[in-house]
Amino acid sequence: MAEQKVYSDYFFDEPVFDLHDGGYVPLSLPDVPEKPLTIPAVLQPDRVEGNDVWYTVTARAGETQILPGVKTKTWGYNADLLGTTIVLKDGVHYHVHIENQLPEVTTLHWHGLNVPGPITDGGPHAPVYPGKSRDIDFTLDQPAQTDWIHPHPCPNTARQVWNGLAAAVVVQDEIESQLPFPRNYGVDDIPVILQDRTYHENQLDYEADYDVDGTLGKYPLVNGTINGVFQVTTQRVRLRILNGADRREFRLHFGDQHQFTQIGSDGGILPAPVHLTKLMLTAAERAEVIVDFGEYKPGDRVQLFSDDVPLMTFEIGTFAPDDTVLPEHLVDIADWQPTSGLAIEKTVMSGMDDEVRLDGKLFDMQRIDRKQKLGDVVDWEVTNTNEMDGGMIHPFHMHGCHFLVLSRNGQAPYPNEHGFKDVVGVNAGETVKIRVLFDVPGVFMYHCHILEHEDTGMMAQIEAYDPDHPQTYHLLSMDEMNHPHQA
Ligand SMILES: [Cu+2]
Repeated sequence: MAEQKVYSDYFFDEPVFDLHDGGYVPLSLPDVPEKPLTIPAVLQPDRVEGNDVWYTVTARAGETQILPGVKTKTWGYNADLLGTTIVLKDGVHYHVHIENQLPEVTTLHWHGLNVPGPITDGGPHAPVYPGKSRDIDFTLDQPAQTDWIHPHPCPNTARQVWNGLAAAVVVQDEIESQLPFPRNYGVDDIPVILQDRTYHENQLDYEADYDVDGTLGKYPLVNGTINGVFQVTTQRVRLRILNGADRREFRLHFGDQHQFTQIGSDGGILPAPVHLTKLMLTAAERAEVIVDFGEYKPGDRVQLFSDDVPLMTFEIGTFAPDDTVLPEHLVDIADWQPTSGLAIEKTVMSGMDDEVRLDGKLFDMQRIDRKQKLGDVVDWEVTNTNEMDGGMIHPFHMHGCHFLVLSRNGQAPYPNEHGFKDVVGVNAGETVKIRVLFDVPGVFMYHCHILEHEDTGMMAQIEAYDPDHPQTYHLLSMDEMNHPHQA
């Protein structure tokens, strides 16, 4: 076998890393004892009938022992904090009953699922009022990947995520199931939800910590655990890493620079494994990695860091030797060719603080900013013009589709960007060219995934339409979304 190429940089432009922000809050570790890493339970269906599966997802308040002493008031999906992991299979018809037991309006957005918009997708047009519910259904038609659910009500997404609403979604399919990957959930296949929070006498206080350029927290959490320890009982462990932070970039590496292998990104499995010692994820990006702990001995401890702060510890146990070698080719990536005769779509993310804009505008829930025909393959140029104070990276996210990254300022995409994605971090002064296809209809958001930028209005809407089946959409105003007309 050829010598493996191992990448050992973060790819993104160092001068615009978040740690250069004026308002940067460095991570630090509180002086609290270690505890077992929380592994979210898997959501069990209410009912299964043939190819139909029914789930209930309840957004609710709870209490969580995060720090010693008083419990923290937190929000979660079917859980006190974060939520139960939802496992979905390609081709299955899902019926989801969404309940809102919170004291305010929320929505349930399926980040990464190609489901119709704007209602099923769960953006701001699909409010679930306090004490009320909403039923959606969809047939899943997409490859295996790690997605997530989070709220999306304008302009309160950032605060609701800060309070705890976020859960992993694992999509499975036939192709991925044939690959030699670990997939025993909770044992050798775990979600790693990365976030950061500050506590005030053990409580969250979003307003106190708010930063219009993205709220940062002092302490790192993995799956809602501070100082979490995961017991390694198999040689290879698959981490489904999600940057679930409002704004923070995570620059991941092991304390001893142990090598790991990225096998997936936002939109599914990569065409080929990518070997790394460092991995940076901007807000909402996902990476599936396999870590081979074969060179350690029982009792060894290896820590996952972001910059110079440990996030969690892997404690090595005893395990059977595993000599699995990953194939050099994992999956085929569709060779989309741009539909002829179509102009390049250009979109511009600009500004910082409350000056952030998308295409020079603030979000308007009742304005459709663009249209794209279902099945068309369209190239987009996504530009970040923000070079004020050195600038910042804006993670650009599109609902309702996945895209291929073609180039960055005319150069090749990063080595781990050769699969489908739904978020791409755009450096200051950079134009990222992406190739976009919608295959489900709807009105969908596209926006910066720094949640405070999204809430400020760095967001727009695209209608993916089928000319043979035109649809009209009732687009709520923000006022209507937030204040239901009483019957
Ligand atoms: Cu932004």
